[in-house]
Amino acid sequence: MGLKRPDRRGFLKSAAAVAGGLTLGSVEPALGQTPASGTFIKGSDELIAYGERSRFVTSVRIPHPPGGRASPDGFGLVFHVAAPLQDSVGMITPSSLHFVGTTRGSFIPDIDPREHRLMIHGMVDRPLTFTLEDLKRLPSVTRPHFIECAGNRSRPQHKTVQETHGMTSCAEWTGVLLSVLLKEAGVKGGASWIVAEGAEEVKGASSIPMAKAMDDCLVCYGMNGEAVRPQQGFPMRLLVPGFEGIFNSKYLRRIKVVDRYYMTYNDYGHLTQDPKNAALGVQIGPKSVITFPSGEQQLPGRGFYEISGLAWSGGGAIRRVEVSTDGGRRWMDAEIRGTAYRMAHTRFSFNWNWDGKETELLSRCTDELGSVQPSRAQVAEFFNVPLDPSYRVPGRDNSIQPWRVASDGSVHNGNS
Ligand SMILES: Nc1nc2c(c(=O)[nH]1)N[C@H]1C(S)=C(S)[C@@H](COP(=O)(O)O)O[C@H]1N2
Ligand SMILES: [Mo]
Repeated sequence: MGLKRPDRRGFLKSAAAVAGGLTLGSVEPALGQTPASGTFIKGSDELIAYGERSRFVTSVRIPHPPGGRASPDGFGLVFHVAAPLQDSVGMITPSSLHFVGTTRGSFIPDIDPREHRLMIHGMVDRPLTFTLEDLKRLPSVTRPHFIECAGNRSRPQHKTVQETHGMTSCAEWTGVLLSVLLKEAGVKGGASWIVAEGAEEVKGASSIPMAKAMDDCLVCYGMNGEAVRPQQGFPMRLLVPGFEGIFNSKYLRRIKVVDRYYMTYNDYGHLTQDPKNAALGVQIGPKSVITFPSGEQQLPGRGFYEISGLAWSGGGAIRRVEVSTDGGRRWMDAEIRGTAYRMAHTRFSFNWNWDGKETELLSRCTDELGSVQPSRAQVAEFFNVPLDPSYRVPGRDNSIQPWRVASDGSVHNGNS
């Protein structure tokens, strides 16, 4: 077992951990770790130029929904791609494993950054166009932010956390505040919305309120220390922190400043006539999920486990995460690991000593506004719909995710 952190020792020596069957004696001594000759990875120009992970690490993304589905307008391509949250550590998703949300299948424009322009026009004093080089000359900011697709929902047929929650990821984004660009262009009085548009023919366009545009939106060219990847919107994308994923226009080429909400392709399937649903707005969360132990994982036996998970909210920073290890009867504070950034995934953990009996693990979070993540029963009550296993949460699904641990250590979706 790889239990290396010294702060564990106290806990592992405690009576509870020993009673659970795990003692320090079961941890292998650090001998024989120098590889014998012939077991080194062969160097190559490619490996020197751009690194690769170990061949023993096999975690990958999957088409979403499970089994794959073409985009709704029949373009015939994989609709969305889900991130393997079950293997995640920390709060950053590596760019190669970041989920991909597409409004028209996984159709990725191959854009030459030298040809690409971002235009800001409409109700402005000075219409402007920016090249990538222009953007990079302006003052930049770097911030961790999550993106979550509005379609990220836990269904009874979903088995793993990748299937129930894999349509969210968190990256460190670098770019220019949209407010800097809008001020440069000079927003005219009466302008109350912007329409942001991507470069594909589907246009990936969304109407965004001016207050949000002037607050914390970013035009990003950097992601996790390198250029934004093509699947994430190379050469530049909009980041609208905390709003539904669809607002984060990739391949950003045009921002029109306007005085009303413009209907766009993105409104298809997203606008709702349910007043309660509409009143919830476009802000994500608060939401959390335990990533270990989670669906289809296997606990080798009773004893000590660090329960680990992610929490996030469109309402700001995560203030509190609670965990229940007995199906929701008692709730205990989890530890927040590292810094809880605004509109970013936040890693939490909870030390658990499993007694080997069947149980259910749950997590719920509270954000800086004081909003608390609801249970499925509470969501059902709010929307006045019956709570049954096939129940599909209306609107976005930020309900508490139960993981059922069977006495043989197998873990299953508690919503099934
Ligand atoms: N230009 C463009 N922007 C887009 C989309 C798109 O298809 N085209 N998909 C949207 C959707 S539905 C989501 S959930 C997010 C996903 O961002 P990601 O693919 O970087 O995870 O991008 C949004 N921005
Ligand atoms: Mo999405």
